[in-house]
Amino acid sequence: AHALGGVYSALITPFHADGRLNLDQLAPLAEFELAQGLHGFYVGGSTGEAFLQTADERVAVLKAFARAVQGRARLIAHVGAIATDEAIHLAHAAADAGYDAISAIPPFYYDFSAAEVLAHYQALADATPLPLVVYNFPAKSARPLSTADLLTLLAHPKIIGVKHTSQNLYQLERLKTAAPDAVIYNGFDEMFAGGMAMGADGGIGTTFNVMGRIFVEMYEALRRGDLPRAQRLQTRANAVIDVLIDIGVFPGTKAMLKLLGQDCGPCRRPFATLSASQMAKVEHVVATHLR
Ligand code: NAY
Repeated sequence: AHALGGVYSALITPFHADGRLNLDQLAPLAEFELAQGLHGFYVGGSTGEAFLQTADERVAVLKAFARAVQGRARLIAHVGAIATDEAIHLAHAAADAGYDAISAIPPFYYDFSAAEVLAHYQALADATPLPLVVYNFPAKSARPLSTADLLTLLAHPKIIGVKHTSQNLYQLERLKTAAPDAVIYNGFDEMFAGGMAMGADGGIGTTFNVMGRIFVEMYEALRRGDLPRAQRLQTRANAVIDVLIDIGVFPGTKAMLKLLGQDCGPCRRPFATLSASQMAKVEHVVATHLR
């Protein structure tokens, strides 16, 4: 197994009810998630509502969370931004805060050329001593990275892996086979067992904030070759994920955390707060599947 493999929670960011960062909630949240046996955390990603925060806020979250974890799990900082210089600024902060690696979405919104996207990653990889995990998320990228682009990036000595948030597990297998030393993370929790079967070294997921134990068990079952057990655990997890996808994965995950004793506030606007009927669905699935 790859040294950076395993099950990583894509950490949510706690806010106060009025939308201010709630840095004090990061320490209890770290304890709650570490107790589930997670191997690491992916801090400040999509799930962390990075694109709804200022750069200063993102740095504050990276620092406070590393302080709370104190070396007890591996830490990947998501530093992605459209502007290369902003991503580099965040990468320096991650290195100073003691992170094990950085990761970044491809620059989005504008139609950057493939050469521009590759140059962005190369500049980021060269900027700090930390290794870089490319965030492959074709559904949200102006220009999806091809398998050839990803392999070009993986040839850079500091670019060590890919977070594969794609249902294309054929591409996942091709990447792992062509770059066996790379660390490949499955990115869609609802198909974690499938991604692992096609060669992933682990996964990074939103729903691991509330289902860390289930996914760590699934990971261990797959490592021992116990596919029937992994399938049962995936089916159990997917009953919860169905509800999250229906009501909104991030607001739904925060609502579940609150019911599990971790009040991390709402998502930032324009995410909406849950309606009474959505809350009832959350309460039901938490009571039947997560307690
Ligand atoms: C991130 O940066 O936080 C992630 O991408 C984590 C992976 C999640 N993908 C997205 C797009 O948020 O966990 C998944 C996803 O929420 C889950 O599979 C439900 O679809």
